[in-house]
Amino acid sequence: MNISDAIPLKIVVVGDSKVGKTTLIQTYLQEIDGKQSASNLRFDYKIVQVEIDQEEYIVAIWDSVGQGFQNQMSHFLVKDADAVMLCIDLSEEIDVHSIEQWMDTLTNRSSSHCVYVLIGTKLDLFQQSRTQQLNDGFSQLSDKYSALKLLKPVQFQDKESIKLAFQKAFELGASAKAKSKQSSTLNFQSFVLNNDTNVYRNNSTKKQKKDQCC
Ligand SMILES: Nc1nc2c(ncn2[C@@H]2O[C@H](COP(=O)(O)OP(=O)(O)O)[C@@H](O)[C@H]2O)c(=O)[nH]1
Ligand SMILES: [Mg+2]
Repeated sequence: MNISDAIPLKIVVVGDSKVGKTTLIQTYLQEIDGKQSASNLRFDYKIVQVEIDQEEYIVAIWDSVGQGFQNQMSHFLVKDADAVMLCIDLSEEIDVHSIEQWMDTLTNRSSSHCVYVLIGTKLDLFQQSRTQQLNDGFSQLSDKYSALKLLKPVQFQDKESIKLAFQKAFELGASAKAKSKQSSTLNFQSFVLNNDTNVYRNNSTKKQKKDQCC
C-alpha cells in the first residue's frame, strides 16, 4: 500500500488509572504483530495500518496517563480524535456517575464527529452478581449519550476479543470521520515515513467479524 493514500485516523484510549488501558493497547499490538514484545512498548501512541471497507487507514492509537476524568492529557488528546475508547474496570462496582463525568468532559472537548466507545476491562474479575447493575448502568448511559456505543467487555487473555474491540472502534471512527467534513490536523504521514519501525501491519481487519462486536 502507498502510505500517502491512506486516511489518517486518531483513536484515544482513556479511563481511570489502572483500569487496563495500556494492557488493552499492548495486547492488541501483540495480537496483530507477534514479533513485538510487551517489554519494548514504551509509547504515548502507536501507528497501525488497517483496511476498513476497502480503504486503507493509518491509525494512531493514543494511550493516556493520569488520574481520572479531570486529567489534562486526556483533554488535550481527545481534541481531534475520531474515536475515544473509554475503559471501565469491571472488577469494581460500576460507577455510572463517574462514567457520566468522563462523558461530559470528553464531549465538551472533542470534535463534533467523535464517537465514544465504552469498553469494560478485566472481565475475568467481573462478579456475575453485578450483571443486572451493569446492564442497568449501560442502558442509562446509552439513553443519555447518543454518541456512546457499548463494546463487548474484554479481559487481557482474550486477545481476539480485544482485536475485535479495536476493529470496531476503528470502523466507528472511520465512519464518523467520513461523514464529517473535518480533516485531522495531525500529519501522520511524515511520522510514519520517519519512524518505519513503529508501523504495525494489520492484514486482518476486514469486515469478516464485524457482527461480533457491540
Ligand atoms: N485480571 C486482569 N487484570 C488486568 C486486565 N487488564 C489489565 N489488568 C491489570 O491491571 C493493572 C493495570 O493495568 P494498566 O494497563 O497498567 O492500566 P492503565 O493505568 O489503565 O494503563 C495491571 O496490573 C494489569 O496487569 C484484565 O483483563 N484482567
Ligand atoms: Mg497506562
